[in-house]
Parts: sequence; C-alpha cells; structure tokens
Amino acid sequence: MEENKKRVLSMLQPTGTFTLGNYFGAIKNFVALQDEYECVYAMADLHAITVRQEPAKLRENVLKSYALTLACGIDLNKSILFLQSQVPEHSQLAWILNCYTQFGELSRMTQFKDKSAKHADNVNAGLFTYPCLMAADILLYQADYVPVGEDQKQHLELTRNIAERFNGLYSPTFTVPEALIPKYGARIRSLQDPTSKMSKSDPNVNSFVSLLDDPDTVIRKFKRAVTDSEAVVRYAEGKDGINNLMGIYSCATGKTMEEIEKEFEGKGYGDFKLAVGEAVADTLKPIQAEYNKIITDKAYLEKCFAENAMKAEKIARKTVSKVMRKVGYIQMK
Ligand code: ATP
Ligand code: LTN
Repeated sequence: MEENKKRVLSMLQPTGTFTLGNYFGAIKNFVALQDEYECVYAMADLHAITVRQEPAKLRENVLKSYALTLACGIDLNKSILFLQSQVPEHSQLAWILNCYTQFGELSRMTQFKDKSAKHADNVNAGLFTYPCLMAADILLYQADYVPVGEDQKQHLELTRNIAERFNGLYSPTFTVPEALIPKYGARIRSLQDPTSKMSKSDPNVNSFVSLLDDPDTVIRKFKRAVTDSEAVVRYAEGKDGINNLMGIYSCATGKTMEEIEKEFEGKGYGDFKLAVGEAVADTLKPIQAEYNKIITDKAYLEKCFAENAMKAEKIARKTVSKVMRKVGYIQMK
C-alpha cells in the first residue's frame, strides 16, 4: 500500500446479511473509496456481543457478513478487510479510551438510549461504553475519513472529541477523523414507515430489503411500500415515502431527482414502484452471484481472515505502543 494516500476506516456489525440501507449508506461507499484511499474495513464482532448472541449463530453470521462484503466489491488487493476480534489492539485501546471519556458523554448517545430501551433486560456496561471501542477502532488506524450512514454521526463526533482531548493532554497522537456521509443513501428509510430508518432488526420483513432477497421478493416489497395519496412522483417536504423511493432509485441508477421526476411525469406510483424494484433487483443480482461463490469456500475465507488480521495488526500495534508510552506505561523490552 502506498504511504502517501489518506486513510479510510469503517466497520459493519456482522449480522449475517445487510439491508439496502447498509449498502447505499455505507458499503457502496467503501467500494468507491478503494482507489483513492488506503482503506481498512472490518466486521465489528466485538461490538456484536453488546446484545446476547448464540455462539454458533454468531460464527455463521460473521462468515456470511464477511463474504457478502467481499461480494459487494471489496478488493483485498487494494483494501484490508478483517475481523475485529482477531486484532487484540482494539480491546486494548478501548480500555484506555474508556478512561478519557466521561459518563455524561456516553449517556447522551442516542444509539445507547435506543438499544437499552430495546433490550431492557440486558443493559450491560459494554453497550454503554461501546462508543469508546468504536473510537478505538478508528483512532488505531489514524483514519482521516470514516464512511458511515447518518446514524453514526454522533459516535464520530465523540471520537473526534476523545482524540482532541488526548492530543491536548499529551501531544499529537491521533489523527482527528472526519465522517463521510453520502448525500442520498445516508438514511434509507423503512418501506413500511418512512419516518424511521430501514433496519434489519425490524420485525416486519416488508420494511427492509436484504441484499440476499431474490428479485421477486424485492419487487413485491417495493409494490407494498407506503407512499401518499398525491400520486405525483416528486421530491418534496412531507412526501417521506416517495422521497425515500426516489433516493433509493437515485442510488441504484445514478439519476438525479430532477431526472427521476421527468421520467415519471404523468405516470402513477404503480409504474414508479415497479421501476424502483427492478433497478434494485438488478443492483443485487451480481452481488448475490458473487456471494454464492465465496460463501461455499471456507478455506479461502479463513485464509483471508488470517492475512488481513496480520496486516491490520501491524498498523494498530504502532498506535497502541505510542499511546502506552504517552500514558506512562513501562514498555516490554
Ligand atoms: P440495525 O439496523 O439492526 O440497528 P445497522 O444496520 O444500523 O443495525 P450496521 O450493520 O453496523 O448497523 O450498519 C452499518 C452501516 O450501515 C453504518 O455505517 C450505518 O450508518 C449504515 N446504515 C445502517 N442503516 C442505514 C440506513 N437505513 N440508511 C443508511 N445507512 C444505514
Ligand atoms: N457502530 C457502527 C459499527 C462500527 C463502526 C466502527 C463504524 C463499529 N466500529 C468504526 C465506523 C467506524 C454501527 O453500529 N453501525
């Protein structure tokens, strides 16, 4: 990898499959950034256990998520893609950053508030301090940019504050990262309730499109999408359902909102929904074909895990050593 390129880092929760929201909000961007930047990506499997996981299922989900991310176009000749739990520096730096983060700051995190309400029987300390682990994920690699969807903006802001605080207390140690949030894919909304984000943990499967949904399922889900009664395809305030579908269509085809309005002038929502469904199904076809090839090759996947963890650790080790020296730890000779 070239030394003078700026570095990009991002991670995904290894939930086994991804939604169209994950794809347009994050993964598609991961792929696009590979030529211009030195990219480091990972499966956030340490984060995954902030909610209870069944061990065999977690293992399977990590394999699937990794294979699917590769299938979306991550090229291991250009980028690193590793498993967070295989690089121990993440846990090490997270502990240290815990001690430079205030209780009050963590209490304000909306993802913590949402998830602790959702899993009221298991509001564990990991769920609370998880933004410090996320900060460690980013700061370990001295990342300049972090491509994420809008829901991660608050965590990025906290990461910047932690980095600036640490740099100020000692001397410049961490690169202060910037979020890279796409214009239209940043917040893909639920097809059933366009006021909330599309989420794979939504109990209503018609509310989200999974990257592994077959074409008929995709088209059926778009046909059922909630819209409004105006019956005019235009991007406007108060038309959450149509705005969301236009955003998705724009992400899938590269067309602008004006071009989409023109294309569907005088046509009804039925035609529009069908076109969105078909465009999305076409986007997913090559990803699914590639995924089906990769997921059956466990030996290849395991080789990728090992090689990429080693590459990641080489970068992460340097940062941890620097941090330990600054904090005042005696280094092993
Ligand atoms: P859940 O929906 O179950 O809460 P998640 O999909 O938000 O989980 P991740 O898989 O970790 O969790 O998300 C990976 C990336 O996808 C993040 O960068 C996140 O910002 C982005 N993302 C998630 N949902 C959406 C969405 N609806 N629109 C745009 N981006 C999204
Ligand atoms: N918190 C993120 C996943 C995540 C991440 C990161 C994203 C973990 N570590 C580092 C960007 C950078 C989520 O819930 N989507």
